[in-house]
Amino acid sequence: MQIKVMEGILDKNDQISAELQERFRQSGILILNLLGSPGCGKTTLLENTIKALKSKLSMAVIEGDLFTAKDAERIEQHGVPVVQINTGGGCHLDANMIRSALDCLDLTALDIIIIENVGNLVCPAEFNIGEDVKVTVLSITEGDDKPLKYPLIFKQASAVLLNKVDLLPYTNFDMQSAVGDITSIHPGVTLLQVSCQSGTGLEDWYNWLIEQARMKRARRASNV
Ligand SMILES: Nc1nc2c(ncn2[C@@H]2O[C@H](COP(=O)(O)OP(=O)(O)OP(=O)(O)O)[C@@H](O)[C@H]2O)c(=O)[nH]1
Ligand SMILES: [Mg+2]
Repeated sequence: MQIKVMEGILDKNDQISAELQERFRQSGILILNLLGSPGCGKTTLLENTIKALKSKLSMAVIEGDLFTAKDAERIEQHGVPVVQINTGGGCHLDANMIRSALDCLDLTALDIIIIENVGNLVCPAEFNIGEDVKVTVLSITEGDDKPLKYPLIFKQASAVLLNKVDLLPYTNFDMQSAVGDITSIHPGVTLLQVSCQSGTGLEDWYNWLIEQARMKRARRASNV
């Protein structure tokens, strides 16, 4: 019985997600769902990305958090439009929340909307929110065993960022083992080793993002 209820919720969510995808297919705006544990560095990555790319791409951010507007306040300081969604304790965003948040954004002339999901390696992976791509951030301080323990979020990601590599000398994180596990879960995934503190690897991330936005615009132009 419980399983049926869960299936019903996911079906309804997928319907709204597909509706959003159709809307964004027509607009050519790239929608990115940013996932990862609390503290893995999602907002820090966003701050770096905005600073590096806001002169090249027109960006907006939707911030998902349980209660506060702390992340939205950080993003606001960088001068891009941001909408905060508070889930009131809920552990993930859903498509209906995104549909409501869109009413607060001017969608004309945007290239990318980045949605920072609630910090969690489990539930956000199960709820599509109209995105083109999911990107998963794993901080190396979380441990190299996490990909095999939480495989869905790595399987669904178009790109995985292994963040905080500046801390590698101070941890026992086995990079070779983590990379092997992620690529076994998701062969061919884009895998980047980055530090949002030192800037290592971020140029590759920016180039990947620019290319995703270009491909989305191209798909709209060719109407596929
Ligand atoms: N050393 C180091 N610290 C980092 C790096 N990236 C982020 N941090 C720090 O990690 C902490 C958490 O970063 P956030 O960006 O707030 O993490 P988050 O994933 O947005 O966290 P939630 O929104 O709570 O899920 C902050 O103190 C950052 O300064 C990094 O590459 N290296
Ligand atoms: Mg954050």
